[in-house]
Amino acid sequence: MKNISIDGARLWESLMEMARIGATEKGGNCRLALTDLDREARDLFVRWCEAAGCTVSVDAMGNIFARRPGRDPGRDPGLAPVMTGSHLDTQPTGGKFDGVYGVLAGLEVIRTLNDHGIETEAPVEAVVWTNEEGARFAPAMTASGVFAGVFDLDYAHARADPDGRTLGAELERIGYKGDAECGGREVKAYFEAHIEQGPILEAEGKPIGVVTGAQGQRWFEITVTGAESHAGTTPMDRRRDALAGAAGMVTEVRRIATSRPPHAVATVGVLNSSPNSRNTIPGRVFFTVDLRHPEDGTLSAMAAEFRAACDAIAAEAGLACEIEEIWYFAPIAFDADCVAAVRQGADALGYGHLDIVSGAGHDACYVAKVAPTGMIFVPCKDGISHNELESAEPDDLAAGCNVLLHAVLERAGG
Ligand code: HGY
Ligand code: MN
Ligand code: MN
Repeated sequence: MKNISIDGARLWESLMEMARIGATEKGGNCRLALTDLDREARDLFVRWCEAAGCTVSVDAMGNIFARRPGRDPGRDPGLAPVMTGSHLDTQPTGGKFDGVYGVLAGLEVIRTLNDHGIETEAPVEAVVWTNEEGARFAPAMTASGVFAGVFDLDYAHARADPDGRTLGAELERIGYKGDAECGGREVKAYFEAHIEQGPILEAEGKPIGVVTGAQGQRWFEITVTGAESHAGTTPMDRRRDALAGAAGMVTEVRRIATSRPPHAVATVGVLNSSPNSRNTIPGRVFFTVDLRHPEDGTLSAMAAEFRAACDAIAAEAGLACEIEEIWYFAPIAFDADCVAAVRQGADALGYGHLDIVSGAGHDACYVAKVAPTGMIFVPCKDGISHNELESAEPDDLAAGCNVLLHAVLERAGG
C-alpha cells in the first residue's frame, strides 16, 4: 500500500463550497434533481474535474463521468475503469453530505493521485449519478438503475414530477442530456463513500463502516376515493370519508413495521387530501408508502399485510382503494473482494471499523448488478440525515476518503 493520504482540508473546502449551492437557512441543502441548482452543482463539479485533468462525458441519463486515464493512454480508451462516485441531488430538507461526500471524495482521490504523480493501470472515473433521491422523480436511483439495466431509458425519461415535468425534458432543459449510451460498458470495480445516515458508527465509536450490503425496499402509491359532502349536514354513518380511511391505513403502515422489530421500517412521506377544504369531507386522498427490511421474505410479508389492511379498511368504509407498487428493490450483498479491499484499507490505515448493512438505498446498490462494488460509510452526527442539521466530522470524512483512495488504488493497479 502506498504511503499517501488525501488532503482533508481540500476535501472539506470543496464540500463547503458545493454546499453554498442550494443552501437553506437551517444550514442544509435543497438541490432537487435537475433543477437549476442541480445544474449549478454539476457545472461546478465538471469545472473541478477538468481542472484536475479529467476528460468529462455525460450519458443519456445525465450521469457524469470524469475520467483520469490509465498509464498507457494508447490502450486507455478501451480499458474498463475503476469508478467512484455518488449523487449531487438532495432531499427538500437535505444536508450538506448525503451523496455530495461520495462525489467529492472521488474527486479528492483523483486530485491526490495527481499530487503524487501516481499512474494506475486502469483508468479512474469520478461519477455523478442523476436522481438518486427519488424526491422529485420517483423511483430513487433512477439513473444508476438505467446504467445497470434495471430500468429502460424511455421509462426513466418519462418519469414525471408532481408538476408534470418529465425527467427527460428537465435533463434537456439543464443541458445534461448527454449523447453517450447509459450503461452497456465494462466497469472494473465501483466504490462509493457515503455518510451512514444512521446512529450505529457514532454509537460504536468507529470512523469506518465496511458496508456488506443494503436492505430491500418496496415503494407504493395509494389513492383512496370516497365522496365529498358537507361537513355540517352529512351524518357520520352516511359519510365516505377518504381521509378517515387513509388515516387508518397510515396507522397500519406503522404497526406493520413496529410489529417486526428491530429491522423493519415503514414510512408515509407524502399525503395529499382533496379538495382540502375544512368544511368539505375529503373525497380523495393520495399517499405514498416506503417499506424496508433486510430479508426479502419479511419485506414481501409486510407488503401483503399492508395490501390486506387497505382492502379491509376500504371495504368497511365504502371506499375505493387503488394500490400501485411503483418500485421493488431486493436486498443486495456487495462483492466480497471489494468489501475486503475496504476492510483491509481501514486496517492498514489503523482506522476502527465495523461491518454494516445499509438501511438506505444508494447508487452502489444498482451498480453492484454490473460491476464488483463496495461502499465505505463514515459516521454522521446523531445519525441524522434527510434533515438540514445533517453533520459530519472533517476527520471522519478524511478517514473515509483515505480508505476510498486505497481501495481504488488496490483495484486500479496503482
Ligand atoms: O431513500 C434512500 O434510501 C436514499 O436516501 N435515496
Ligand atoms: Mn445518498
Ligand atoms: Mn438520501
